[in-house]
Amino acid sequence: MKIEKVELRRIHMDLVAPFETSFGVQTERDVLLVNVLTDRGEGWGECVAGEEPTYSSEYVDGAQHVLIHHLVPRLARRDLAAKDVATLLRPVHGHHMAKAAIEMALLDAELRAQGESFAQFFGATRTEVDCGVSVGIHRSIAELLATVDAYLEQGYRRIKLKIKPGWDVEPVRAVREKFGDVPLQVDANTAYSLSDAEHLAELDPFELLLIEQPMPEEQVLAHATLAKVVKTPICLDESITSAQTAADAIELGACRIINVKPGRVGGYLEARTIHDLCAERGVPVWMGGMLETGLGRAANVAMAAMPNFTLPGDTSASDRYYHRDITEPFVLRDGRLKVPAGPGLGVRLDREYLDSITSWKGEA
Ligand code: NPG
Repeated sequence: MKIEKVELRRIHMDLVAPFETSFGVQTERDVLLVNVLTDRGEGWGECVAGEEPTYSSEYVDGAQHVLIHHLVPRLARRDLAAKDVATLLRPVHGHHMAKAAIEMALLDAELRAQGESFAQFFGATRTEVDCGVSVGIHRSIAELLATVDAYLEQGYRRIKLKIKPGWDVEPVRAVREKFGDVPLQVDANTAYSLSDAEHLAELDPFELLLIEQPMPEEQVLAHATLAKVVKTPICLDESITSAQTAADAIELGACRIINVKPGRVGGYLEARTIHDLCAERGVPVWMGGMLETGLGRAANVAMAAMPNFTLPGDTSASDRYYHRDITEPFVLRDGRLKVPAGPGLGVRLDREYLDSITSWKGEA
């Protein structure tokens, strides 16, 4: 496959409701999309970098810059397959989200040309995936309970509460008291330190599925120490940046569960390797979310249908994020989303709508 042209595009999408995490409040998204034109047809990729480098060091302007100046030039005018992308881009350190976006676009082009879906390519074993929903930090417990109630009413199979110091045990207790034994987990996005171990252990009686990324990403060993104090399983997100870091974290006893985000680890192929190594070690994984549009969601849902994705993912329906998606919407039925079955991503882009929300377009 030869790349003939790479078009980048920035689109603006408002979130249906503000989303607050321990690192900030988000009300809209500025999404970078990658459209590759090859001699075998086109493909689309979505970059999950946010506007600010707060979740990780990556951010959307940086991703755009590195794609134009460092990544695409290393791929242009070569005969390549999607599986070659990571090797060709290895000389460029980091920038996983940008790398993942171009690899995703090439994988889409390749699979479309072969008439194969992402799900088939990944070896998916389900046609639908169980969905959870990530609930941001709220202004009051009463408002939080109303939000959780509405999501459970819609059928979500698992609730994830964002926590931070000052917003942890009480919201969890309130949700447990009101909604009984609903599958529940929490996500701290690195907001705690090892000195909070005893405090985090106060979450143990609530029988959570997991505590996600309590401490900063570099503190892998500290997570292993924390795991000796806290009984609730520790799950890592930000710390897991590659198959290597996943294998090491498991070996160290830093986590019993892993959140897979293809953008964070440099692409769907690396994410598949993480799935496989976790399966071999008896470590369950689940699909994370980065407020993706229908494009990224299509690929995430396909990957979440692999056998070791045994916990519900942050793969919520399109209407949890956006009033209108850029593809046909993903709709929740009985707490599940359907895995796209068509070639490549298997979703259709609404080009007219896409153009109407495009704020910038340029060639890489
Ligand atoms: O459903 O897509 C979703 C959001 C899930 O909570 C979610 N994502 O830390 O996992 C996270 C968090 C996040 C959102 C991180 C946006 C970075 C940006």
